[in-house]
Amino acid sequence: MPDRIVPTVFLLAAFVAFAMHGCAKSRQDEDARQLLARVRTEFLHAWSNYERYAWGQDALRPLSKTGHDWYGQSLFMTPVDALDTLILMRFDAEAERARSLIVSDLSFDRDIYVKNFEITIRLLGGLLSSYQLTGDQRLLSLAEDLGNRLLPVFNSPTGLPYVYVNLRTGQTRDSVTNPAETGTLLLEFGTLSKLTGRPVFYEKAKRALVETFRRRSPLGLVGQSINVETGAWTNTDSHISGGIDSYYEYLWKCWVLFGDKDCRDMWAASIPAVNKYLADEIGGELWYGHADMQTGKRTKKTYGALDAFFPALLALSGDLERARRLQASSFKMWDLHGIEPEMLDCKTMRVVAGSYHLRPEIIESTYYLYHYTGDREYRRMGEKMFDDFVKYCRTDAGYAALADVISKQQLDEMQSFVLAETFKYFYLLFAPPETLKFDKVIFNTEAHPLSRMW
Ligand code: DMJ
Repeated sequence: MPDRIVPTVFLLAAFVAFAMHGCAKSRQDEDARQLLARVRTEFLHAWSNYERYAWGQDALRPLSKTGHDWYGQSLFMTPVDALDTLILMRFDAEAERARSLIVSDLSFDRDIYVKNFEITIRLLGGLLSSYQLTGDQRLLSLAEDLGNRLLPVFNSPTGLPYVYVNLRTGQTRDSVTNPAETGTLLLEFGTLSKLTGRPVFYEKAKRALVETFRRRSPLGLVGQSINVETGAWTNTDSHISGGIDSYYEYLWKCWVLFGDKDCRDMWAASIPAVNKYLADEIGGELWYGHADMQTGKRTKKTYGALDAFFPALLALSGDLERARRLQASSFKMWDLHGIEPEMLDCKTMRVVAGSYHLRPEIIESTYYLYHYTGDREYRRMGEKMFDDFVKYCRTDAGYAALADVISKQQLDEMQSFVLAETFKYFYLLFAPPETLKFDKVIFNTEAHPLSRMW
């Protein structure tokens, strides 16, 4: 080949490669746009049916097309939980209706015992993030009123919160709780302190987190249940599943949101034990199971829908290698029956608990991994999961949980977190990054984005 032609050929090849890359990229962008539009439409289907059949109640029952209240009277669980998703997806009229309902009719002056953990992550978290997105002071006033009414939960001899509190009288009940319930409060209570200038919320919730951590075993693990009056563990089963999961999540996230070095140090003292005693290598795959917190003896090799939040947390804390491996296992669990079960035996791959409650955790992790790696594989996973989710869970009046992922029999249940979390994470996975700047927020465990202002 003559000398002059060589650079021309290279230039041409480079141009073709560039153009092909450009085409592939714009095709991917187009795919993502279409998926984003589908997610938005399906979210609206779920929300509109809530409006139609359960407006003003805590949740929609999508098969019977009725409303349901957790405590016999409504605390607007679905509108408060869904409001920031409505805002992010730019459903302006729907968001306005939800916001007016909340600010005009929501009152916490109720003679009912409520579960502190659920009310904190769904209602307090929802009010705070929606306040930050809208600047509507009435949302912050509601959050502060709620925070005041929840404070008596911490009046135990240990500072660990009771499970229930009466919103009007401040009386508390139920002293056996778990690390998720004692340790998943500081993002919300701390944010409330920062926004109101009243440190009491931060101090009480932080003490509860520290008191949980202090009671870890010499191995560095925490257990499944603890008595808030004696501080003694009543069940020493250790895992990352429901009942413990978000305790670990908040250790790391409170460091990131508030720059609280104690939280960073508690995380640093905890995560090696989790990886040492709970991680399981099974046939070349990474899973997390159960062990006794005192002896480290392995007890069960089960992993489930709730555990699937862990890749997100690993990725957020910088451990991308474990995050990717565990996400691959979570997806294998999902793909086994085309929808993930609540609990799986990861050695035998047999379903141990077959229900599916429309949980968000696996989608949350897919979103985090896509954010950190840019690997399109995660969007493909998300697309497959979204297709399955629509195929098996859509009803003519919203989305229904499944009683069994093998038979796909539906349940009359659509929890508020479906709108707060599941749809939000699907949406963010396919949305352009500027929709919500990942590094400017920390999501509470109910997917409410809290601004990183401090
Ligand atoms: C949500 O309420 C929260 O994500 C909580 O941390 C765990 N359970 C549900 C969703 O599965």
